[in-house]
Amino acid sequence: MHGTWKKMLPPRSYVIWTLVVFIVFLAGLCIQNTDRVFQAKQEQPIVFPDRLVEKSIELEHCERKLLLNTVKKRTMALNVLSTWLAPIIWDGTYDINVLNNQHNETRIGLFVFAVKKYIRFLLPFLESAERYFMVGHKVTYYVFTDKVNDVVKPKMAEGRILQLHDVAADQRWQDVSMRRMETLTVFTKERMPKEIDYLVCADVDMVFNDHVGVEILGDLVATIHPALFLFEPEGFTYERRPISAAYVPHGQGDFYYMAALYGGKVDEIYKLSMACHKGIEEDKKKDIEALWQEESHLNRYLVYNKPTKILSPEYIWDTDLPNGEFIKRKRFLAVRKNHQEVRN
Ligand code: 4GW
Ligand code: MN
Repeated sequence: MHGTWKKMLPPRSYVIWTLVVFIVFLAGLCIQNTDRVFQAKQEQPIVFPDRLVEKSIELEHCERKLLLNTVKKRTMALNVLSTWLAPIIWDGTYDINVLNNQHNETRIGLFVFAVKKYIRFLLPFLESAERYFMVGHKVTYYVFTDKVNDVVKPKMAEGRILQLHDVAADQRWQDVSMRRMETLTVFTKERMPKEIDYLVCADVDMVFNDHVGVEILGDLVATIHPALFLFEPEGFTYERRPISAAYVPHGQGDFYYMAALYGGKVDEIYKLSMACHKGIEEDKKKDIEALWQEESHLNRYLVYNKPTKILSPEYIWDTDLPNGEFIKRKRFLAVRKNHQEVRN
């Protein structure tokens, strides 16, 4: 019987060919199957409701990276993150729909002084705020003026409140400006904690010109000065006399911030205003005044208490400034004023 069964088998080449055909058939099945798997995956409705927003944010980050390589000056302020991981808010770096949902119930205060001749700036300020500032959110305006009865109220949307508060009219404009810190120490301690979650402090000689929304809210928020955003720290206009409480030594400080817009949680602004007010009082006792009054004290505070969020110069702009090509949206604009005319 030996060798007989071998004869009954098909020739070896035939076996090999059958195997090859079978393997090819299996492979084909597999490919078809994976195809089906992928198809099935694609058919699943993967919902990316804000796909476009995501993509445009991604693109914005890429463009910003490219831009950084082309600038010959200090680019720190053009980044979207500080060295201590505080976001720097530029157009296209946030999804406003997500943030608006997060801040559904948030109550926001806007603190502003309009004393003496600066009352003329109040109505345009408030009207533009109605148009662009925290639209759709709960807003309380805290207006401080020496002429409560002269205030013309703007037409206001639902959920928005105007509070008028009487404040002394200091003779020197420097004192008017600095009194804001003292007033903040009182209101952020007593009244505001019951009424609001975040406070935004602003100059009144400004108008909102584009969206300023909840993307600016954070524990402690400051705005990069639009005239100095490409400067080296040596060029920052900090108070450099060690005798002043606003003193910032050379080699320290990250950005020079402008006092025309800053904010934060109410308790953070309490701490900030206490420190600045104390510094102003200490200087007064020594018969000195910091170079840029409360702005100098604010800057000193922020060197040692880093802001948790930083606003790019989109959030304070002046049409006369150079380097405007970096500023896609001019959201909060300085009003051109005749300095002679508004002098008290
Ligand atoms: C010069 O004569 C003056 S008056 C400089 C400031 C003055 C002033 C300022 C005033 O008479 N009444 C007043 O309410 N303020 C408040 O301080 C107002 O909120 C103003 O926006 C803020 C800071 O003053 P400013 O806007 O004139 O400061 P800069 O020139 O830095 O924007
Ligand atoms: Mn101003």
